[in-house]
Amino acid sequence: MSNTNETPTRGSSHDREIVEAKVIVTCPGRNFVTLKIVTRSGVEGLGDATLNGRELAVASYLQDHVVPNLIGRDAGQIEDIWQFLYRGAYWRRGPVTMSAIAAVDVALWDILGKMAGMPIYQLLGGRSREGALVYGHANGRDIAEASDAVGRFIEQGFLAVRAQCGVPGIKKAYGVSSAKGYEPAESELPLETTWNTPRYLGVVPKLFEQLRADHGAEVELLHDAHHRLTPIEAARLAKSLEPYRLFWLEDATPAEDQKAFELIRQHSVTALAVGEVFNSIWDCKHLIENQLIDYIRTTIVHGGGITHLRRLADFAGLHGVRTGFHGATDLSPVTMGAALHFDTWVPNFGIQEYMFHTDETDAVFPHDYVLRNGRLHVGDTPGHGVTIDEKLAAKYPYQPKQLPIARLEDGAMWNW
Ligand code: CS2
Ligand code: MG
Repeated sequence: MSNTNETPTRGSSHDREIVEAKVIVTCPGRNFVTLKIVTRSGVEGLGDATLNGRELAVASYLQDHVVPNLIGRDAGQIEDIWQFLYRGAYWRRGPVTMSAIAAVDVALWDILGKMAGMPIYQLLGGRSREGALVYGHANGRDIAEASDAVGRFIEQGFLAVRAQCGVPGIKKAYGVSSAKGYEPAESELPLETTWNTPRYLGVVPKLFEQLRADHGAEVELLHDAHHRLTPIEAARLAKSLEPYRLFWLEDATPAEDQKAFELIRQHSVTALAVGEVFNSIWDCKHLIENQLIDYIRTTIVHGGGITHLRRLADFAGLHGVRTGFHGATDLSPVTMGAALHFDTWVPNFGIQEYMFHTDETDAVFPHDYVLRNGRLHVGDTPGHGVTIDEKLAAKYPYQPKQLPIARLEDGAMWNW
């Protein structure tokens, strides 16, 4: 194909040839893994490859098994590279593989946007909304403290707030911040926490009864059970929360067993969200096609990138399921930027999780998205609008950290 009539910005396949792919591991307050891909014409794209507590596994997968396969390829062949990395791995799926594929995919979409001179939401099909509704994380050691925290988010203009509170007798209940904010991977080896479901099931309905009494019926309230319940316990909690109209109850029960959600659905109309630990459409196919959930949380960094999430979101849309991307601090601003472009386009958008990154993290990853009136707005910078200050990133060496574990009070391993 003659490339004389191609516009200079798109370049020729020669210009689009991948000449460098660099894995950057940095720890500005917490660990992040970033992939930078560079074309012959000098266009750079960034992808996030952060998998909390397993960062180096993905860094090695990229460095040792993916990067050698990228050099010399055409950065414009996003789909073919995705198919090569997925089918060509033989050992398909899994969080490490799909996070590595996601990093390549997002970096290539970033490059495509820069070559086309367009923000990624425009490449996907343009704006479906002005801004992405977000929810913040409020928590407290007890119900009163949690309600005060919800009030502070409402004062900041949040229209939706996730609420978690302490459980009587449990030292480190899930989702309750320490003084320096919520960062679960806080120790080199897993911190051991204890869990007690009956006491948890006793306090959560009281929390939301108080929140509705304190803050009214309008604010959207969410809660994360974080995989702790058996299916019938999840059904009981969902039913007990119906009077308080939650926007969603998240990870009510471990979702390897997708059929377990049929039992929850039999007992309650509380909306259900699941999927932050999923990494492909196959993890949620039964849940979506049987409408066992209302929101799918699988996000771009752990779900194979924009290319795969586009398929997943379209499949979910066929069955009335909306997106609710995971957006915790252990997903880098690169993922937040890419996710917001996706959120701005996707017709069946639900909500976007938004936990504030630290100032150190924001300094390493300058970005153009802004929070306004409870919604995050992407900019019109070509690509996803997030860059990396590599010199600054180099000042924050990797720190070995792992996520906590949970045991029941009799010592048996449980789900954290
Ligand atoms: C949580 C996450 O944000 C959420 O919904 O489930 O914070 C989760 O605990 C972390 O991402 C684990 O790294
Ligand atoms: Mg969660």
